[in-house]
Amino acid sequence: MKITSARLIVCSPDRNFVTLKIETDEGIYGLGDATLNGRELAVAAYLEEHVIPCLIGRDPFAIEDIWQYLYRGAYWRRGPVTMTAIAAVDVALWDIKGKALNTPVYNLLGGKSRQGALVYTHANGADIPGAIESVRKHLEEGYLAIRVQCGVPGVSSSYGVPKGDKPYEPAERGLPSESLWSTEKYLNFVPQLFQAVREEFGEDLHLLHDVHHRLTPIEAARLGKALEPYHLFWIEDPTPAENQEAFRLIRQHTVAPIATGEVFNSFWDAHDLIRNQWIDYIRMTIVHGGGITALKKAADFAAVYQVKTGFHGATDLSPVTMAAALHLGLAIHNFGIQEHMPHSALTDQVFPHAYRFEAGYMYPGDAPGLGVDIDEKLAAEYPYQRAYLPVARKLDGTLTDW
Ligand code: KDG
Ligand code: MG
Repeated sequence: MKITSARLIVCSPDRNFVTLKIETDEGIYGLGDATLNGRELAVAAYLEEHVIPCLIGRDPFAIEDIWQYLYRGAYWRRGPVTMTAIAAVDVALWDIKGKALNTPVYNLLGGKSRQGALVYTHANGADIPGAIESVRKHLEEGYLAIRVQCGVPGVSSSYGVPKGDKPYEPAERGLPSESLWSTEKYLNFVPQLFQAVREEFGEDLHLLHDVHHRLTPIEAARLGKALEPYHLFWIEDPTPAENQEAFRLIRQHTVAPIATGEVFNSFWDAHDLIRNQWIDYIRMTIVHGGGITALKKAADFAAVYQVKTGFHGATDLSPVTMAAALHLGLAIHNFGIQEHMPHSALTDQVFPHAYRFEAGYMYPGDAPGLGVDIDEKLAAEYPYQRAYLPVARKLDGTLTDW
């Protein structure tokens, strides 16, 4: 089998997605997600100008070799644009191999270690009663694990809180909006939020919380200690992780489980965190971390240190990435949990898929390959629109981590 063509489909059904379609001389094609929120066209250009020309004529079954060719062969390694482009190719090739061998991708990765992938979804409210109502709604939908985010009194817009009655969506069309941040108000408030949620729903529900990189290590340690009575499933991204050593300090002060890695694009971003057991869950995502090939290796390394996975699964990762995460999550032994922020109905229409949610778990389905397609005609009706993530400033105007 040979790769005969590869092309990009850039569309915006409610939000932007970049999809790579690789076609072969046997009529089988594969899909890969190449979406990098707010920097979509940089990856599209990287693929179009520098990667696609090198793919034509290659054997699509040579997944490892093609991965190494794009990684080592570029000389310039790593970085979100490069690794997203490599991931798109990698995932499309796994899709092709599964279809060619008439088997779901999880079978190519070692077969099922479990029947379904435990998922968590997002509850958010402008205030504590709103957050509690949102948790209740998701419990009624069948979720067993829920991330809770809430507006902080005195802070005009907090991470994870929707504007108006639309579901929370991180990217916004147009230029970046600015939001305000106060660490002190946040640290004083979050324990009250989780106390109220536990009082309302009891001890059994899995609760998660995303700090979104906004604290220093010692502030994160304080938060971890304050939240211990509410035994969260994890505290996510408590501090930026460029300096992996920063997590040592958090670890010294709290037994709160820690998850990080959604912005990582290389295994090396996580190497010290894992081997020192400074984290409990690695959140690298297939689309930004170099694909199934790279994430399988990262997960296997993490398994040695009893670190589990918690792959990123926000709406800016397309249904192709969700499917890939579910296939990998079903196969690896150290799967922890999968994030599930459901896509809009329109996005689901553009990307018909075999995966489904039922009673707290997601199932990738048994279609050959990844079980996701793209309706190109419908996609063409929703062209790309420039969109950005917001930026955050402290109350005195200093730019801070969003
Ligand atoms: O593109 C950025 C989003 O994916 C991110 O803000 C969502 O933090 C996030 C999460 O945990 O889903
Ligand atoms: Mg996050």
